[in-house]
Amino acid sequence: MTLAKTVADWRHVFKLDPQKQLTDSDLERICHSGTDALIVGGTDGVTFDNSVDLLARIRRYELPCVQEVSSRDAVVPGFDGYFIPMILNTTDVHWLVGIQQQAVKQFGSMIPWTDVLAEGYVVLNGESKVARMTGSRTDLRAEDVTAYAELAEHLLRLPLFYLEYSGVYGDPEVVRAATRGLSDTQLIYGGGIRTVAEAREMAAIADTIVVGNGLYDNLNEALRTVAAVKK
Ligand code: 1GP
Repeated sequence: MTLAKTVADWRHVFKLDPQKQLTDSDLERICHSGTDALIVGGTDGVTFDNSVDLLARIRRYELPCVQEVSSRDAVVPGFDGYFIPMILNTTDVHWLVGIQQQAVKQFGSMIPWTDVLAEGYVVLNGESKVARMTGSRTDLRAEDVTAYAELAEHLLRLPLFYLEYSGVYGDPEVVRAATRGLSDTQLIYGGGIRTVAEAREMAAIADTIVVGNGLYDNLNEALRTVAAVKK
């Protein structure tokens, strides 16, 4: 099965930040939670060492695990796949195709392209690290988001469209606006999901929801979000 087909079935994903601490028993609970997969990645402080350490610990479990690459120095062989963010609403081309071009130049023929999927990112929380770092224009209206989604699917033909509210719970109307631009491209929503009700609300709109920070702030509540999207 191709990576895209595997990912298409994911409804709920936890995103683990290699820079943050999790005990073995926390990790065990996360991996046995019933979530569909893990994404390993973060905005800053992600290194080869902390990523390889986390991957080794995750590999005790059977859960699929992809690396979301934010720094070419931190790419670790051995993940089930690699997600490559392309920030669509950045004001700096570096974050759209610049760092990616540098990575291709560095790794060239070693890149297992069949294990790589591009994510068209639209960053919407202007206060987030990712928005500041990438100079993203976050003052978008719903119709702007629809247009980015259409562009991702039809012009760039990206397999994944990621609405990133990182750190805050987003506006369901904006997430709905993204769905209006998409038919085949998979819509991933991430940002501020902490409760079952929030997970349920966003999962009713997006194809896939991602829970990140909540794991580190209130693990029990975060684990319950899995049940919100599973029958
Ligand atoms: C971050 O979209 C993910 O990249 C999840 O966001 O950390 O706010 O859950 P939170």
